[in-house]
Amino acid sequence: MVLKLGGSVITEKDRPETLDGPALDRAADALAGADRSRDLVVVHGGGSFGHHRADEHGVGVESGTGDAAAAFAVHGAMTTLNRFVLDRLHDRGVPALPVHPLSAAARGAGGELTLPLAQVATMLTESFVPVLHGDVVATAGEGVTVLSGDEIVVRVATDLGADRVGLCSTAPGVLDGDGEVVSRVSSLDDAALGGSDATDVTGGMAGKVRTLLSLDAPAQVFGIDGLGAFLAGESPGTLVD
Ligand code: IP8
Repeated sequence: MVLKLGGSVITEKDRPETLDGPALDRAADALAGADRSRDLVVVHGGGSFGHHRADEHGVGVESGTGDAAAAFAVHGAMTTLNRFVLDRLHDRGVPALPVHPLSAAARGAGGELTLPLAQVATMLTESFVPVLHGDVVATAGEGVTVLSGDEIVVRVATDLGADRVGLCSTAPGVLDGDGEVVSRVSSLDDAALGGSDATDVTGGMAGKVRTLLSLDAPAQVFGIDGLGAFLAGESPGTLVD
């Protein structure tokens, strides 16, 4: 299974490079309690680490930078966050290993992503828990661009044939126009996806739902309260299939 830990779950989104320590502890506790006989790949987002630096240097998914120092600043913020995640997992005996996409991935001029995953597959057969993260990635004609954790989740789930995908977000699931969690979404029309006062959040969630609908594996969107249940094979939050 593939689990995305949203960057805004494990960091304080409004304060540059600030961890949400209690939230990360809760996530690490849940991962430590997970059934270790099942394959698990973790991907985390950027939160106030990657996004802050990417904004500062004007690097996005489509527009890149040829400035190595800027690229390294964004990548460095992400590896710092990745180290925090790894440390908390190791504190609890989770056999986690880091996988940094910048060192392996590339994007072509048409946007197509190459992301070799043999190391991730072998880590799984050796009972490790690979922990990837959103990153910058060398991109033909752009220098480096941002590679989001969501795109990594899709690629890992597809190429490694994941049986389930989980997205741990700041919301308890996909919300309807009244702010209630929708139990199942099978098309973008199923979810009213919020009101006009929450355009960013809704836009973000709509994009995630669209991405998850394209997966073969069933996906679950839930908040941190649902993480333990998801790892135990239950279906917290919203099922997207
Ligand atoms: O939070 C973004 O990953 P995301 C990574 O999953 C960077 O979109 C470098 C901003």
